[in-house]
Amino acid sequence: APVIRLKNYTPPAYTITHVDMDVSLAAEDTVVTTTMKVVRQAGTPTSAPLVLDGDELSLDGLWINGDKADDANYSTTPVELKIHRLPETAAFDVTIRTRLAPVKNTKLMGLYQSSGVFCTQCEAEGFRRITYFLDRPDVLAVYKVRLEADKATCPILLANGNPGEAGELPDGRHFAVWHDPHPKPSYLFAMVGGDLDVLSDTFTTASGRHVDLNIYVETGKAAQAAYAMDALKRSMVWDELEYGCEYDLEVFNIVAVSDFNMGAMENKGLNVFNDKYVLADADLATDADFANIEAIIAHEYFHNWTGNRITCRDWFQLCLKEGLTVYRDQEFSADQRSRAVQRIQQVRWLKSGQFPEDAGPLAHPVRPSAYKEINNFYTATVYQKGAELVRMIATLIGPEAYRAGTDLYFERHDGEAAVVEDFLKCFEDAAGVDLSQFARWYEQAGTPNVDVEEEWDAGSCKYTLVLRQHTPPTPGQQSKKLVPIPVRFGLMGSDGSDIEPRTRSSAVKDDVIVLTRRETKVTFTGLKTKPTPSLLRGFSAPVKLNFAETQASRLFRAEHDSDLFNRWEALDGYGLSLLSDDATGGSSFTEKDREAFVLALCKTALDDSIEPQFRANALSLPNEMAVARNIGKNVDPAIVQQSRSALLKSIGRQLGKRGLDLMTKLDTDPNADDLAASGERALKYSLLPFLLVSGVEGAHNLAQSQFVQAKTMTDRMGALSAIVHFSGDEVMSEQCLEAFYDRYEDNDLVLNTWFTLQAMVPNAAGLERFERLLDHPKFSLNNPNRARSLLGPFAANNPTAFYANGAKGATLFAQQIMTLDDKNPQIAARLLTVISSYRVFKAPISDAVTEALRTIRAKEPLSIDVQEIVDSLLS
Ligand code: BAL
Ligand code: ZN
Repeated sequence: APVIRLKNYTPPAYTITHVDMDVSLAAEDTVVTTTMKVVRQAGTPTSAPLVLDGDELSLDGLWINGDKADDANYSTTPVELKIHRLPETAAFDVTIRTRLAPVKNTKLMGLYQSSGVFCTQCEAEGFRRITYFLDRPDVLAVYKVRLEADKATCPILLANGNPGEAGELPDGRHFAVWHDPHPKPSYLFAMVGGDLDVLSDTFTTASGRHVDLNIYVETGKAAQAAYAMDALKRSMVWDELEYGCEYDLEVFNIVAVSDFNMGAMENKGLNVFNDKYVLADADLATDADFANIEAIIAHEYFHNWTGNRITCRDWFQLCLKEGLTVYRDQEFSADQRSRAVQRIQQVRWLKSGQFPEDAGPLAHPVRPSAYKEINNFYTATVYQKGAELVRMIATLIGPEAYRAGTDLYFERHDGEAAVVEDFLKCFEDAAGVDLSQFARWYEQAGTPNVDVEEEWDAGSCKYTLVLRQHTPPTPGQQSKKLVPIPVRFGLMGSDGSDIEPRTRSSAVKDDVIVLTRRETKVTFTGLKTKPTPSLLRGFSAPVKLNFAETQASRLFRAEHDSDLFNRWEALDGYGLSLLSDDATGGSSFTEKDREAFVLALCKTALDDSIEPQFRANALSLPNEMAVARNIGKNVDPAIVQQSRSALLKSIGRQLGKRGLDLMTKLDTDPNADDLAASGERALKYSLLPFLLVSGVEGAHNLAQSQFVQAKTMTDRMGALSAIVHFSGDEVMSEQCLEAFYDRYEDNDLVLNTWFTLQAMVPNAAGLERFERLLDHPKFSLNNPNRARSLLGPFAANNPTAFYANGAKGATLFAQQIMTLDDKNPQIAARLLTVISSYRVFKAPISDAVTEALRTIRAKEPLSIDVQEIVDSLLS
């Protein structure tokens, strides 16, 4: 497969300004007739052929300006339609008829059927599976779509934009016309046909425009869309207030489908969602599910301006819309919920998903420079690190200049396909700053390290911080340039309060030290005693901070830091170092250090003056993979697990009866679905594992009664998960798992969580269970959510089971990936990436993974998607 490179970008020789589609939907034989107005671009000779993209298409007719094309005038290959002789006029019409079989489309790209509902997914390159087209994001056209289908099975017919004419046809068929006035790239095209229920509402925009809101779901489930609707309306208000962005069509439609490769898709005026991120009520969804729904509804809605009104020139610029939109949805969630807790969760996600990617064989810049299959680049780096870059711009220039910059961006580039440079230029112009060094963040892979040293001169009362940056090499990028790193900081006095820092350093602006050089030295004066530095507050840059801080200083920060994020970070960092030291037989921690940590953690857990959700996050110790990655080489997963279990037990014993009493006190109103109640539930179920594993009297009974009497899914899942993983009571575990299954066997979304929970059972028993579940009648590779629910957590986060019996799990996993590759290569490739840290494990077991990867590589045929990932993992 060819490598596509950013440096080879050339503007299209032709563009398409108008698209008129007529689609007759049928499972086996959908007929798509598309008329496109093609415009020859300046400088293109009339002899230049028009080359349209196609993928698995069957061409049924071709007309130029209404005249049937001569066979000699065009040719096709599996990936294109080339029209050789074209009218000499600057603009002409091309009409193409294709025939599709949506029911056979297992890749879920282009037009397919999900539980009988016709739907589409076109990003990145799915439109070329519907018709031949200039399927690239810098070709923007106005679309009119006429859909027709059988009325009984497809009463609902939707496409982008505003609704037009609709009516009856002979033979029980009907039609509907949709018109989208906003020029858009083909990846934002969508259409839906099916028998769906709808939850409707309305919204009035800031300027008084009326918008109809509809969420379409499987029949009988409209009530489960209520939370999503609420989140949508809050998103619409927020975007008007925070970014001045108003909605721009008469209707905003969302359709939830059960088979979907992504989380959701921001098609103009017609978002299509994985139903996991729409459907919820207290009996079916956990509090975490509700939070995800809120974030993803907001994310897709925010794309209307950052993605749709301003789109990407080419796929290398994916972060232009994704990084920015993730930052926007993160800020939305921070405003709707606890800002500190949101930041903790974002950073957890960044550190567990993006940092490993940046440190391993799949490392790539936020704006990659080359790819084989663009679907492989919808990554944590493009999304999460991309969001961190936007956050750093906001930190560096301040909130007012940031808003002025985004205003300018919308003003300058509305209706355009832009590049990262355009975006940065808006902030340069709005803030009067030079972001040329900052631009390196987009080009350079790898997590920068910041090494910190401190000096205290008691004689002159001067305190100096020395910060040095370096970025380790990544595949294909051996030497790294310096980047600007904003380090938000505070200096804490001996009573724990912040001291007003006094310095003449030009690197310091308010509470941020900006590192632009290899080494930055900042001296503070006017101090009476040596301060305790709190660095990288709020995680102000996506870097790894190396500071040889004493354990006592960590605990001091955990107790007193005015930045709640850093209080969490102090505990998390302590736990990670302690567990890594334990698992490698190190001696950096004394028994006293260990006790001090256990006491500090318990104190935080039991401190009613701190918000419960924060305490829950503090209690969630680094998982085994985090410890394994932190150790970095020759890791034995069993030893990591033993260390972690021992620490859990110590903490549980320390919590003891007080932990149990707290649990019973929390969330006394289990029906409440407000944030306060959900925070209490989070704390409650983060306490339970400690109490169970250390055998606190009464914990066992409490877990069982919580499960049996659960009134919300958070309670039911929280109890079940603790019972299965921490009670050591196999009889009770099996009974509860069975009861859960009996209750939810017909609810696919809930059943996924049942698979996931068991995919995390450790050791050889977990491996056996995994093998059994692969054969479970409800397990299937055809539904992406189901495939992910079992394969993902097992391979990503359950190393003791995955590597048990000579890493048999790796072999089983590889077999599943190969089977999946024939159905849905995009999902196969994505799932394969979760094992990218395999090299941190000791030789015999990591070798088994190499073997499994080689087996996948030898498969024929092998998709480009999987091939590109395997090659990187083996390199
Ligand atoms: N554009 C793909 C799905 C999303 O990021 O919103
Ligand atoms: Zn997105």
